[in-house]
Amino acid sequence: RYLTVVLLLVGLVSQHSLVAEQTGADDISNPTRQTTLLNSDWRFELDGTIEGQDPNLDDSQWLPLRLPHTWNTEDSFDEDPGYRRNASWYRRNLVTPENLGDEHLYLRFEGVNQRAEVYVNGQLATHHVGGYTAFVCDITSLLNPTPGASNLIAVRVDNSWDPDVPPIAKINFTIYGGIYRNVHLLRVDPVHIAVNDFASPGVFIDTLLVTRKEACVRIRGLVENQDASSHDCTVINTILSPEGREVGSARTELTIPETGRSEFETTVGLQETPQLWSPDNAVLYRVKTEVLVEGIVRDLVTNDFGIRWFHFDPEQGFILNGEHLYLKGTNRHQDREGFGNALTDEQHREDLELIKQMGANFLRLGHYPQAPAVLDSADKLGLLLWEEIPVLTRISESDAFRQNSLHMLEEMIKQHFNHPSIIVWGSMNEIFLRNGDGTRSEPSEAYSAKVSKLAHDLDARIRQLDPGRVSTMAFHDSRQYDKLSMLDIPQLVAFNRYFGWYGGGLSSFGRELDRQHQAGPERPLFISEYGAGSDRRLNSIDPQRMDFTNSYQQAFAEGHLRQIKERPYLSGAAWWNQFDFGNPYNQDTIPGINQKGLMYFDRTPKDTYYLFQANFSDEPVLHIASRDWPIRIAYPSPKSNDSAEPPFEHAIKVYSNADSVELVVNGTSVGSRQPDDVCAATWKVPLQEGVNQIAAQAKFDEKIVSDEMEIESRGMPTNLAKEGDPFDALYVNVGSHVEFRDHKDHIWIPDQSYQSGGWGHVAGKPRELSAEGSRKSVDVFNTDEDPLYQSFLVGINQYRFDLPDGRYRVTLKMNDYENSDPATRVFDIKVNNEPVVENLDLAMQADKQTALVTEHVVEVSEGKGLIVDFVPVAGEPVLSGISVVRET
Ligand code: GCB
Repeated sequence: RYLTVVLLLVGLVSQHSLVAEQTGADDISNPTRQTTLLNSDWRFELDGTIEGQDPNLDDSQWLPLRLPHTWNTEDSFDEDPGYRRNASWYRRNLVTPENLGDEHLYLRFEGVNQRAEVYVNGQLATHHVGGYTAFVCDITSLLNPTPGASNLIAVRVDNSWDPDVPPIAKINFTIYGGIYRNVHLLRVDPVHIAVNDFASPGVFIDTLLVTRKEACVRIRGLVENQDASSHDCTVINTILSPEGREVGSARTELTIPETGRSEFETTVGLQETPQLWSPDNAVLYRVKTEVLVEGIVRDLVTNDFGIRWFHFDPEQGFILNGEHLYLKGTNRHQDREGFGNALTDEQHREDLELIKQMGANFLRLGHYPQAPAVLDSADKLGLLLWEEIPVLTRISESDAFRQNSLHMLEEMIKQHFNHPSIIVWGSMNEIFLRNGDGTRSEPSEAYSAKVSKLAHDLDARIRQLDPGRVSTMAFHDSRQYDKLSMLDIPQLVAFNRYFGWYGGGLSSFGRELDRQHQAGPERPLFISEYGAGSDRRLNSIDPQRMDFTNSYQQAFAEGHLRQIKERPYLSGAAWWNQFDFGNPYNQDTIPGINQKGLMYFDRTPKDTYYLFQANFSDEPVLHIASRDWPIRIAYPSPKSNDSAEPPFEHAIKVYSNADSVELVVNGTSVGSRQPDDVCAATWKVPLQEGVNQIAAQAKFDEKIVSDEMEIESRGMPTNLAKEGDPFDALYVNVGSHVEFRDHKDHIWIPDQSYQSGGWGHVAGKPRELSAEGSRKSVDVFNTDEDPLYQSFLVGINQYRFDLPDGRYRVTLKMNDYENSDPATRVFDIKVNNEPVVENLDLAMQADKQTALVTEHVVEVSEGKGLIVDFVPVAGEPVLSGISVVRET
C-alpha cells in the first residue's frame, strides 16, 4: 500500500491544477491521507444570477484569482451607502488523479460567507449556510472517473441578508462575501476518521482528570467506512509529549458496518507528570490516531491538545491550574485594511502575535468562529479564548433561524474542541439591543419568550457538547435580561459596558459592576467589551465623550483599567476592539470603520496600545504617548488677550511599567516620575516653538530602555494685529472643541468667540447637542475631512480676524447634513463687504451631505482686518471650518 501511495504522489505532482500548494509535516509522515491546499487557479464572476455551475458555460473572461477572496474590500468604505450583499460565482478545475482506486476525495471549505452551493460537473455536491464555520463534502461520485479528466468545481456564494442565517444584525460589522478562507482537497482511504462530522477533526480529546501530578486523557472519535463490506479495525491512539516522546497509548477494536460509522472512546493515563498548558507555558501534547484493518494503516491523523484545568469563581475570578490568573483581554474582528475578511494564515498569525506582544492573555473572538490559523496560533502563543456564534443584537423568530443557530454552535464546538486555548463558548451577544424587526421598540412578550427560549437551548447545547468548558453570553444594559432571569442562564455572566462613551460617566462603570456583583453574588463576572473610538487626526486638551480624540480614548482606557484593577472579584475584561474594523453602520470620523481599536485598521498601534502593554506585559514597556499627537498647539491662558509667548507648557505623557521614568526635553532632564497605578506618568513641560526632541528613559533591573520622538509646538496667534507678531495662517475647526490635523499637517484649532484684536465667530451656536456632543456621526461626501464637517456653528453672523494689512486667502468649509429642504437655509457671504457668494442654498448646491468649499483672496488694508459676513436670506447660516492664509 505505501508503495502505491508514493506513486500516487508522483502522479499528483505532474497534474498541474492539483499541485500540492502546502504540504504539512503531517502529510509526509502520513501517506494514508493527503491534504492539498486548493487556493490557486480560481475564476470569479460577480453576477450570481447566471447558471455558473453549467460546464458548458464559457468562463474564459472571468476574473482569475487566488483565495482567500472577498468582493467587498472597497465598497463597504466608499461613499455609496451600503455594500454589495448578493451572489457571485467561483470556479476551478480539478483533475481526476491517477490511481484513485476506491479512495475518496473531499473538499473542505474553512469559511464561505455566508451561503454556499458547491457543484461538481454541474451537480450539486452540498450547500452550507453560515459564513464562519467550515464544511466538507464528498465529491468522489460526481467526478469523471477517468484519470486525468478535468472536473469543474463551481461554488455559488451569497452574502445577501437572510433572516434565517445569523448574524441578522446589520449594524455591527461588515458581512464581507466570498470564499474568504482556505479550501482544501482531502484524499482518504474508504476507511478513515470521519471528516464530515460537522467538519470536525473526527477525534475529540479532553482531560477527565488533571492534577499537578497526573492526567487522564479521554480520546473519542468516529471512524467511517465507505466500503460496501464491513470491517473489523483497530484504532491506536498514541499520546506524544511536547518533546515527541510517547507517553501513553491505547488500542480499541471496532467493527464498522458497510457504508457506516462507528464511535470509539478510550481513556489514557499519562505516563509522565503533566506539563500544564498556560499562557506562560503553551505546551502542546499530540494524539496520533491510526486506523488499521488487518494490520494495515488505513488512516492516520494527529491532533494537538493541551493539559490544563480551570474554573471561574464569583469572588476570586479565574483560576487556571489551581492559580489565580487575571484575564487581561481584548476582542478581535478578522478584517484588515485592503483585505476585507480575506486574510492569509500569515496575517491571522500576525494579529495574534500583536495581541500576545501587548501582554494580553485572553482574546474574545467577537462575534463569530474564526479561522483555523487563529485557533492554532492561540494554542501556540498561549492566549485563552472565548469563541462565539454570531447570534447578536436580535433574532428571527423562525424555526430555521433557531436550527441554524444550533447547527452553527455544534459546528463551532466540534470543529474547535481540541484547542486548549478555548475556555468559554459564547452563544449570544446583546441580544436585546434591537427588537425582532430591527427597531428599538419595546419587545413583545412573545418575542422576548422566543429569545429566552433560544438562550436556554443554546446554553444547554453548549453544556451537553462540552461540559469541560464554560458557557457564556454578553449582556448589555437592557431591563429584559433581569425580567427574564437571563443572567442565570450561562455559567459565566459577561457584560458589554460603554459608560463614558455612549452615555453615562466613566465612574459609573465600577459602580454598575459592584451593583451586579451584589445582585448576583453567586455569578462569576467578566467584562466582554468596553471601549472608546479614536482618530489619529483628532486631539484635545479638553477631551470629551465621543469626540474621537486620542486624548479621550486614552483617558477612557486609563479610567477603566483603574476601576477594573480595583475589583478583584472580576475575572477579567476585554477591550473592544484590538483593531479598528469595518462596519458600514459606523459613520464616525472615518466612515465605515468602527474606530475603537487599540490599533488602526492597518495594524499601526495607537498610543493606547502601549497603555495596555504597560499594564499587561511583563516585558519592559516605555512609550511616549504622543505618536498620534505630534504637533501641539500652545493655547494662551483664556483670560489673556496676548499671544502666548514661547516656551509653551504642554502635558507629555509616558506609558511605562518601570518604577521610575525620566523625561528629557531638548537635552535637559525635566525630572523623574513614578508612573501611576495604570502606568501613566505625565509632565507639564515647556516646549520651544518648532521641533522639540523628547526622550524618555527608564531602568529595568540593570537594563536602560529609552524612547524618543519629535514634538512640534506651534503658537496660537491671539492678538493678530500686534506689532512684531508676524501672521502666517490660521485654521479653525468651527463649532468644535477639537484639534483636527489635515493631510498637510495644518491643525484646525478649536473655535472661539471673537475678541477685539484677535479672531473668532460672532453669534452662532454649535449644532444642537446630541449623544455625540456637538458633532454628529455622519458620512460627509466628497471629502475625507469628515470630522471637520461633522461639527458646525448654526446662526453665525460673522467670522472675524483682526489681521495686519496684507493679502490673504480665505477658505470656507460648509455642509448641512441635517437639512435637505431647498430654500429653508439660504445665505449670502461677504468678505470685507464684497459679496462673494449669493443665495447659497447648501441643500441645493451641494446635496446636504456633501462638503462645499469656497475660496476667496482678499486685500486687507487700513488696519480694518478681515470680516466674513454670513447674511441670512432664509433660515440660519452655518459654517464648519475657516482658514486664512497669508498670500506670498
Ligand atoms: C457592542 C457590540 C459590538 C459593537 C460595539 C460598539 O456592544 O457588541 O458589536 O461593535 O458595541 O462599538 O458599539
